[in-house]
Amino acid sequence: MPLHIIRQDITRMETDAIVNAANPTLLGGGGVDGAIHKAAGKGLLLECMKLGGCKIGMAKLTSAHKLPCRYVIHTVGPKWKGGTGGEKELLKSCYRESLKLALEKECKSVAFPLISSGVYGYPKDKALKVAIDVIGDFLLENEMTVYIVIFDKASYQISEKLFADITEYIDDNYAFAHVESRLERSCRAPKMCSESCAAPVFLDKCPTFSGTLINNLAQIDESFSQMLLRKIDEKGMTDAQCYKKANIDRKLFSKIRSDVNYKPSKPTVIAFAISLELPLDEAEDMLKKAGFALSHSNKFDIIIEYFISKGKYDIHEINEALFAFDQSLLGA
Ligand code: AR6
Repeated sequence: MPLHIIRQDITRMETDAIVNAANPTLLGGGGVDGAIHKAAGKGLLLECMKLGGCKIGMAKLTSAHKLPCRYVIHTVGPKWKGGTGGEKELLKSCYRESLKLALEKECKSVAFPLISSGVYGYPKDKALKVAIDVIGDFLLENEMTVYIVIFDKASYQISEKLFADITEYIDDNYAFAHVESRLERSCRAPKMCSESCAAPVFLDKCPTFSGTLINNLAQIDESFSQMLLRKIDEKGMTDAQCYKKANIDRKLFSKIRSDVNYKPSKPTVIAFAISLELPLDEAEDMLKKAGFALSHSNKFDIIIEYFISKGKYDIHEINEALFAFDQSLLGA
């Protein structure tokens, strides 16, 4: 999956590069900066001393010394001053400049801490949003695996309103006895043509219905892979637009495309349904194709249902929420 949010100590990341939330001297400090210098050893400080510092919003690169990655990208985040001092633009610039350096060094993977969200006081939910927005945009144009590394759960927050909304939705829906399925609903529906015919007619005499029936029968035999490719065409998307928006790796998409009987995981199917912005009933159809369903006895499913039913199709926002509720993330 191109963008991962994980809980980890960044000094243990074996990515091509890790990013350090440094200060303008680049000579070490507390927080993640202190941890990186400690794990990298004296050699890092000696190399940093030759860099001549770094401006806020900019980034510089060193080797990794004793760290398990290849490079350390040092960036200097803004101090939070209430949001009126251009902090957001500067923080965005930290991510952009760091990613630019990673590209120049042909890094395939990079790990970021939540820059500015510690000693520099940037509110964590806002800092996370900036990180996800900039990295998400970058990944639409570039192939790279990017990790946002959250050190401890306490330092991870989504907006209070979203958290409260989802909690309420879970409370309202969680494992409530019997949820009527679409199949049950449709069984009770009057047996009339549901297409454009205005008046009730015998279904077998209705030309619109017959056409629909032939289409429907053709789709019964359709595999998940075929259904996905058809939906991409129907939405007028390119393959790349679809898999990138789904936070799905290009290689995995190629596998699905070339194997008509590919069996995807449930999060992968949901990621595509989100990318295609399918309404709930169509998302359920796509899941069914792959042998899955959304259930109300499962928090993950209810959170997915919450976002789809509200028409919110930003995969990264959904992943933020899933992470906050300790659920596995979407994409592959
Ligand atoms: N791995 C991943 N994340 C970490 C780690 C770790 N080992 N340690 C802390 N964090 P901060 P800033 C998280 O304060 O706000 C330094 O003194 C932490 O929970 O390290 O940009 C510099 O020299 C927080 O969410 O960086 C500067 O003077 C995030 O990393 C100043 O702090 C960033 O917190 C920079 O402040």
